[in-house]
Amino acid sequence: MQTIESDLNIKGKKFAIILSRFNEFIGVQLLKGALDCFQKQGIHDDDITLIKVPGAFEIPLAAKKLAESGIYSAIICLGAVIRGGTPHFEYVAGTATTGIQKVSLQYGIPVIFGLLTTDNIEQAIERASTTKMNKGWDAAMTAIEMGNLMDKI
Ligand code: INI
Repeated sequence: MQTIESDLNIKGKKFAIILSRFNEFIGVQLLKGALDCFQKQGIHDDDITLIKVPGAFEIPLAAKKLAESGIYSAIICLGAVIRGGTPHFEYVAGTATTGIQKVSLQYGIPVIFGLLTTDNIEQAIERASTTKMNKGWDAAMTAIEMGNLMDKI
């Protein structure tokens, strides 16, 4: 049996981060987590491109353009979709999720789902902590691992 596993080698790798400005107070915390992870793993600032979009709905299109460029080993999508009193949440969260996955499969590169989809602000805050759980940090780690794994398979 042959087992293929990723390691955390980041040599020659470039990463893009797409950040939704909607619910920005959460988004910036996720971004902090992602950048903190990248820094700890030795990724240089010059190898990171940050793209800001108005909302989660716009993330897949930005991801598509970035994927087309062929520059990046992985693309990280960050933002927060928080449930309100209308069905709007389902459309934005559902469309963004499907779009992100589509880009990943279409271009064969990891497009990492670092989008919070929560019932309320409290749940979002809990998942974007700079001291405890931070889904931006998790997304950055997944980007490194998957970027690496794609070279090995
Ligand atoms: N965008 C988000 O990123 N999060 C949300 O919670 C959200 N809500 O709830 O409306 C949201 N809406 C904006 C949407 O992503 C688009 O930017 C907008 O519809 C313009 O296309």
